[in-house]
Amino acid sequence: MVIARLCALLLICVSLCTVSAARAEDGYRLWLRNAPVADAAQQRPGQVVLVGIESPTMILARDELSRGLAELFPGGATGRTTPILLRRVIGPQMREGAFTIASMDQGVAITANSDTGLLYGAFALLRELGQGKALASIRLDEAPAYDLRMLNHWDNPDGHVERGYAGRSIFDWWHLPGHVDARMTDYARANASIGINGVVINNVNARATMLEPRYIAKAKALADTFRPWGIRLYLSARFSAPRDIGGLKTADPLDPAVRAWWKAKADELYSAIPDFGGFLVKANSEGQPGPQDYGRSHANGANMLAEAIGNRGVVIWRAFVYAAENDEDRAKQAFTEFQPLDGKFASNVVVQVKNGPIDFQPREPFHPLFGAMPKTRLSLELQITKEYLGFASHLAFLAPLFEEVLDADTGRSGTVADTVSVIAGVANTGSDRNWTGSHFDQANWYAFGRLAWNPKLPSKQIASEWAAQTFSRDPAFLNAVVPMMLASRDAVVDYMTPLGLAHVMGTGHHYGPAPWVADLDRPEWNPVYYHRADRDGIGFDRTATGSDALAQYAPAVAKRLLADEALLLWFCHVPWDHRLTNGSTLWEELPRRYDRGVATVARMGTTWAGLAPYVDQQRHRAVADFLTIQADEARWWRDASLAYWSSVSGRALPAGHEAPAHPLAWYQAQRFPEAPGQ
Ligand code: GCV
Repeated sequence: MVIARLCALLLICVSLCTVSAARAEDGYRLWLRNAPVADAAQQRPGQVVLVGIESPTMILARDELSRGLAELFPGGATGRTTPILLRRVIGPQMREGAFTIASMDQGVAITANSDTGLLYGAFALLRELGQGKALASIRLDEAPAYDLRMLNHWDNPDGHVERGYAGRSIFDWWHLPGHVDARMTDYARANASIGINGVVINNVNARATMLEPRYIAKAKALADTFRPWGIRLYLSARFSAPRDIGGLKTADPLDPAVRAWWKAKADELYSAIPDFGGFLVKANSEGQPGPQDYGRSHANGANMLAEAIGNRGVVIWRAFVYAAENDEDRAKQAFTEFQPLDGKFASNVVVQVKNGPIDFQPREPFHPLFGAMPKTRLSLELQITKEYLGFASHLAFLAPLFEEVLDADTGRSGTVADTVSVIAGVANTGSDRNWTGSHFDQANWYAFGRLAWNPKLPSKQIASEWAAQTFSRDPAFLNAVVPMMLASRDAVVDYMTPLGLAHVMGTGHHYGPAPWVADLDRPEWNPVYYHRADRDGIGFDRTATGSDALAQYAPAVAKRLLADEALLLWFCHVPWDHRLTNGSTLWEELPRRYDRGVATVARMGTTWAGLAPYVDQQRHRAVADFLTIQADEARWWRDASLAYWSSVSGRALPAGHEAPAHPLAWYQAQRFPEAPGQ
């Protein structure tokens, strides 16, 4: 009887342990797992001591560090230990958030002249230790490259996330402000750990409702939660709000009553949220209202809001505009519209430009507005959520894509990174337990934050930091997983949009291949608009003989872009027999690129299978499943695309390439009304 009871007890214990172990490795803890450091010989950190007047942020920094160190060094601070000092000093003018970490006589000191600097320093120390570095060797002297490093959520008040692949909105709009979910603190903490200091909580396709008192109360509850983590809250504002909810007959930005309405609205927001960051606006774009509805310019609209906000915050005005009525090449329209407005925006307006001139494709040239608006503050908008790169199910590490655009030489005033003063990323978070819909998509959130902090960080370092903290710091694991991550974005380019192809995804949801679509209302919504393939050739002529979009770049850059075969079909319409620098014809090279993408994904699957010993079963399995989905879908992309190019060119596939699994009509008949994120 006693033995039976003991056995039962043991069973309960075992199952409880299993459950908690499983919970611990479900991805919720992101890169903040602080897995124990094995090296017992390491100099152990001791007590964390705060030097300076305590503030909520400093207390968070101390607690974060104390907890993190206890997790990293679970044996406790016995024997000879090194105290960690968090020192808030009045010092030379440094950018808000800057910090140093250095060994001193009294211990290891994290020094900053702002509270957020100490918080970032605390996370940085944990990050270094989390990679297995020895405490005594850690010396850092860091300052963020940009004042504003922000996430843009495309979350709607009904909980749906536009282009969201990780479940519903993480903001529990319905229960706010009465209940602020504990997850909001975890979310703010994760952002702070990588230096993100601003969040726009609602979709740029905004509802005016978000500006009503009911929603301002919800926003206030979130802002109060985010504040100690150094994060300011922003709202997307619907330009027609004075009409929609203000009872006015117009939203004309030059109308005094409209201006007064926005001023009163801004005052109302600031009295609820004293550090309110400002507005993000999508105007006269994809059906959104804007100043052009009243014959006014984007500058008129932005400046009117900027006046209402005053020196309390900023207005971030998006340059993502194109119009069906405009038959100018879509890739040119934003430049045509915005470049002449350089110098006309108020000083607290930031113009936000997507990384490329079309729309977050797997590969695009950088947007020509970078470097071309020297008198305007610009923000670089990156997309962390993978609308066009296989949703959450495809493993595509985006740091190389981000790095490519940040490092691009504008030929005018340095690199893209040099020309911007804000970095924004369209968030990939959602209600899924692992936050981002897949474990590896956490790496894209992480990479975004790290690059917004320091745009010069190499992708390889970011991948290694993230993988070490998220899975295992074992060199054998890192030596396999880092190259796999670094190759993954190019694999997507190869099997979806090789050689400069773009926007050939399924209608609306952008899931899967659909290069054949030609019947949508707006010409530029049709994939055929972008690839222009026919019997003779393929590609969009953006040289002087075509739309001349190339002329929007500095001449030396235009020359370089034209010579870049990775962008061949973006800039040129060429015959199928066009000779590439490797001697092959385009028609020979295309299937090779698709095959290369498919093969890379297959290799990723094999690599990952071999990494089972380093990763807990639950996460290993989830990643393996998704890699299988990706392998199938890569093959589908390849087959459908080649079947279509073959049919328009009238050419059989070159020898040595497997025929598509199905006839073209089969691919064309596929429908996915339930695809997420629409
Ligand atoms: C928020 C693309 C996306 C839209 C998105 C838009 C934008 O067109 O498909 O979902 O809308 O970009 O960035 O405004």
